[in-house]
Amino acid sequence: MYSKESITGFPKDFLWGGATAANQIEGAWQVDGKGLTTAEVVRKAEDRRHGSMGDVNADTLQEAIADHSDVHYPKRRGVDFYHHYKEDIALFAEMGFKVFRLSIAWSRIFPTGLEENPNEAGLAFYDRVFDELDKYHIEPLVTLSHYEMPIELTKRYNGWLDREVIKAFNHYTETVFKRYKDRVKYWLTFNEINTSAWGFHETGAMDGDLSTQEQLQVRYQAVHHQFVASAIATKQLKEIAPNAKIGSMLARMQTYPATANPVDVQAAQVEDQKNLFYTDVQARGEYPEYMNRYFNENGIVINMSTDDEKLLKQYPVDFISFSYYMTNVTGVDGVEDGIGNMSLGGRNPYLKESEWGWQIDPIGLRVSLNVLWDRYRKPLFIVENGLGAVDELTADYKVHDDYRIDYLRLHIEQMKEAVIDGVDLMGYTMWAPLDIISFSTSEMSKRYGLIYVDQDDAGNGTLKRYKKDSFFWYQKVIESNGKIL
Ligand code: BGP
Repeated sequence: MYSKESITGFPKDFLWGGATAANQIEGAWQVDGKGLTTAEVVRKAEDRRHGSMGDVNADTLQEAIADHSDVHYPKRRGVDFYHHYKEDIALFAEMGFKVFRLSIAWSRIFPTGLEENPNEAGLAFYDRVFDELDKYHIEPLVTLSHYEMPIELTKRYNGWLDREVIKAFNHYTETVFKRYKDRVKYWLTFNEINTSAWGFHETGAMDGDLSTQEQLQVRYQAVHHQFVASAIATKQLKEIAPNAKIGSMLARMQTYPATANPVDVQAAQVEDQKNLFYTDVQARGEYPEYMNRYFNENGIVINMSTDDEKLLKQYPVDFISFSYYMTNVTGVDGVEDGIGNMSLGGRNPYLKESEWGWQIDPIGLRVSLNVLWDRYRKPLFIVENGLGAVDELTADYKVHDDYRIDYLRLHIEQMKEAVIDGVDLMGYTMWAPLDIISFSTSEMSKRYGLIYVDQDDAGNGTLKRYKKDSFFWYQKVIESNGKIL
C-alpha cells in the first residue's frame, strides 16, 4: 500500500533466524520408533561438485533399505540434533534468533506412513524441541515435508504418483496440527515443491527407464497430488489453529536471458514461468493458462477432479516462502552450461560462483523479491539462503569465514533494498545455523553453518560445536535489526 512515510529498513518485528531439515540435522534415524525416509536412502555423492541429487531407483532403493548402516547414507546420522537440541537451541538464542526453521520427520510420527495411530515417542521429541525454543522465545517455523517421505509409501505408491498418499499425508498433517496447535504459528507444506519435478526424491523413484515425456507426465501428476494435499492441510489448519499461518515453499531460480535479443528474453520468461508455476497454483489457487500450452506441447495430461479444483481455489496459502541461492541464464548454444549441481542454465559472465558452481547473485534476490511481491501481493519469507564452502577449523578452534559473512551481508543488503522498495518481507532464516549434511552431496564438507560441527564426510569426529566468525557477525546483525552489516 502506497504511504508517504519512507521505509528505511526492516520492520521491528522482522523474524531473523536460521533454517534446517530433519534429514540433514537430526540423526537418530532408528531411535524411538522412527521409520526410514526417502532422503535417508540417498548415498554420498560420487562427484562432489555435482552431487548425487539422490538418484534413487528400484535397485538402489532395495539395496539402501537392506543396508542398516549410516556409513553409506550420511543423512541417517545428521549431526545428532536429536540428542544435541538443547545445546544447539541455546546457541541459536545466543545469536538472538527470533525464529528457527525445522522440519518434522514424517516417519517419526508415522514410521511407515500407513499407521492409524501416531508414534508417541516421535511426537514427544518435537514437544521437547518446542519447549526448548519456547524457553528462549524463539518461534518455530515448521516444514511438514522436507524430502522426508516414509520409504514404505515410496515403495507402495511410487511416491506422490498415487492419490492414496494424499490421505496418508493429511492424516499426518492433521495429527501434528492438533498436537502442536498452541506451539507453532508458522507452517510450510512441501520444501521446494518445484524440485519434485526434477524427480530426485519421492517421485519417479521406481521408474528407471522412462522417456523424458513420460518422466514429465509422472512428475507433474505427482506434484498435482502434492498441491491437493497442501490445500487440504491448509483447510485442516484453518479449522484446528485459525491463527496459525501456512506457506508455500519454492526453490526460487530467477532466470535471466542470455542476451538482450528478444528471442532470449522470451525464452527466459518461459523458464521463469516454469519456476513460478508451483507458487501460482498454491497462492492463486488455480493452474495458470501458460501451463496449458506447455502441457499440450509435451503431451502432459493432468488427471484432476473438480473437487481438486475447488479445494485449490478455496484454500490458497497465507504467505509465500522460498529458498534463494543463485540465479540462472537461459541455456543457449555457445554459453557454457552451469556446472553447479543445482544451476540448470548457462554461466553468467557477471557473476562469481561458489566452490560448487552456484552462481552468486545478491541483486538477483532483490529482483526475485520484487517479482514475487508484485505477482502475489502476499507476505514473503526467505527460508533458505547461505553459502556452502570448505571451512578450516584452526588449532584454537576458530573458523575465519569472511567469505560466508560477505555472502550473507551482500544478500541481506539487497533484502533491505527490497523492503525499501515496498516488499512485505516477514523474515529471513539463513541456511544453516550450524554445519549439517548437504542435501545434494550428502557430505559434511560442504559447510553452511555459523557454527562449525566437528564431523567429517566419513562420520568421524567429536560432534563438538564451535562458533565461527560469522556467528558473532550475525549476532550483531540481529541485535541491530539489520542496521549493522
Ligand atoms: C536446498 C534444500 C536444503 C539444503 C540447501 C543447500 O535445495 O532445501 O535442504 O540442502 O538446498 O543445498 P545443499 O545442501 O545440497 O548444498
